[in-house]
Amino acid sequence: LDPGFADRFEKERRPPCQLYLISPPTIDTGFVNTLARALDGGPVAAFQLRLKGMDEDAIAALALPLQRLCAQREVAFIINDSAALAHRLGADGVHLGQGDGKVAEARKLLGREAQIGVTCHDSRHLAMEAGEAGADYVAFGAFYPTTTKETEYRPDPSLLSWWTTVFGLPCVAIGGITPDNAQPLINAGTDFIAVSSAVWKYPEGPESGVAAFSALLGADKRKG
Ligand code: TZP
Ligand code: MG
Repeated sequence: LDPGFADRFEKERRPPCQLYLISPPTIDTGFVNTLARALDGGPVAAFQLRLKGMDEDAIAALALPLQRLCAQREVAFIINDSAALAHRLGADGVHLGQGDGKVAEARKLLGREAQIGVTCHDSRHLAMEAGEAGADYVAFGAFYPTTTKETEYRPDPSLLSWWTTVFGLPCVAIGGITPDNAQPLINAGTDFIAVSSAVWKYPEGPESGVAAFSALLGADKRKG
């Protein structure tokens, strides 16, 4: 047996699951302080600005201080829905729903370094298609009931174990995730858990919310 094998195998294992924060559906200019508190709670890999039904100029105005904060804290700043807005802001990436345009178009606009994610609901087919098209991650959900988004899709956590066994492309689990119900998704091997309401509505505040998730993720020894 090649003596380097165990080492390489170790390196090829996926890193532990990380937290991907999603903004509340509506925010005001004071939200930058709330985000700062949340980021004080523990490591956050990415923050997605997801503001539905607002025009792009209004989103851009709210985005700038949040983007600056994310840059300071080394948190990837991702814009939801619009590759054009992500480009205009110089965001780190864009998250595309199935109706938000093609990955290839977003890639052309944003370049090689941009993080492009795609909503794939409960579908292996959509995820493989997104992977083929050059997405940087695929998102599955909603794993649990949520009031943040109207969705009829309810994948089983086994979708995450299948995906992570078969593909190296990172996956994100989303939908109604709380510190109390995240463990089966982490056990199934998800690379990220994406969370909105559980952090912003955490009774002791967003800092404690992020800390509660961090405690779970810190215990994730990942995949022997
Ligand atoms: N996509 C599927 S469920 C969902 C999105 C954007 C909402 C996630 O928010 P929450 O509050 O963590 O359920
Ligand atoms: Mg969308």
